[in-house]
Amino acid sequence: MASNSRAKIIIDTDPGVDDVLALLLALSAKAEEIEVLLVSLVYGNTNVHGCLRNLLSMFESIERERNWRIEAGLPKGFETLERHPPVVAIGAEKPLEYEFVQMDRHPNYQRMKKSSMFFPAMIPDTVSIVCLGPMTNIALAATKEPDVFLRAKEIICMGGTFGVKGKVSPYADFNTYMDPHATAEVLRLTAPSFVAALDNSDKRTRPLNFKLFPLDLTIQHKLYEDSWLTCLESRPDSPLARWVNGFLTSAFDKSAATRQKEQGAVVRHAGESGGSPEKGRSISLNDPVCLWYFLASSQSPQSSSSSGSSWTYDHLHDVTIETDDAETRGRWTCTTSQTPDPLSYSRHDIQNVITRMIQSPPPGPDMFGHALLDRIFSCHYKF
Ligand SMILES: [Ca+2]
Repeated sequence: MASNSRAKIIIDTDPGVDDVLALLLALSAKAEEIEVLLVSLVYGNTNVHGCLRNLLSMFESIERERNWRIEAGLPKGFETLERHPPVVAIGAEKPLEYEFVQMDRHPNYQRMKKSSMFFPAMIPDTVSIVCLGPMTNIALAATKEPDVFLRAKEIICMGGTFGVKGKVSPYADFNTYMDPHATAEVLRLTAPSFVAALDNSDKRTRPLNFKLFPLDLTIQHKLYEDSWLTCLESRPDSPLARWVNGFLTSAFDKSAATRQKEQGAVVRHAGESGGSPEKGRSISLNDPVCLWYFLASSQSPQSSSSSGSSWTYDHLHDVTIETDDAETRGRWTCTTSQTPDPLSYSRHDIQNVITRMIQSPPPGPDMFGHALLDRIFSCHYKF
């Protein structure tokens, strides 16, 4: 890929464990592959200030890692971070329903200005926005200037669940549950009738290209503890590996405890395995899957198809988000699901259309953890 055509991305995130792994996956790319324009923070896994602490800690660890690699005679890695350091923006602290109340009381609330961070001279169809947390920041930007926001090439969203129970609700994934109003706002921009009614002079404006990576898909992509320990043992002096180990150890413990609880078992012994008996303890790589898609599609634009050895997907029509009912808050429903229909974006008899990713290509869910570690820690792996 030529340097002037590197893929550009905005990452909206609430850095907890798999957000950090997703960020490391993106920032370890070659300088000519991608450019991370902006990392915007949103409450979610923790409050937004905790998210900032985690992000700064990650940047410090990468810096120590690069110095260590230089001394060890290894490739420095993280080229895109060095060549194109991203802007970091602190975003929403609360869900949209509360944000709107605050803005009504304080018309000059700073948060609105910060939403303009999403429009850095956005040339149409050149910037992808990856959303790895509650969609509050995205909704604020999308509702402020929808015609400008629609210049985004695509939204890549980690959210939704259709057949898998979420962490905080049987009906919804964590991100949507936290701010269903925000997700509903963004989905309005996928409606042909809404976009057609926008008062703007750009007649080429088309509905938002919304790609959903639901829990059903992402939860299958695992990082096994054995894989991690092998990686760690191969580079015991790596500052980044030590830092990652600090939070991965507790993540494996927590994931195992959750599985034990789900299975109705009592954890009687410290260290008792909570993963699949054959494969050991693991965590799901929900957020990194979205970055993997972005990296793969930026290198091979034709990597999506409805079948074959690439990403598989279908289209959902008339998608709505439950915002009112307390029990089913954040549930995604759709009246139609079908295989890809190239004409669906121009049909006016449907409310909206999104793309739902169903299956990832090789190396596949079981090997994705290996591929992720290889890319972050040795920089030799090619998707
Ligand atoms: Ca996240």
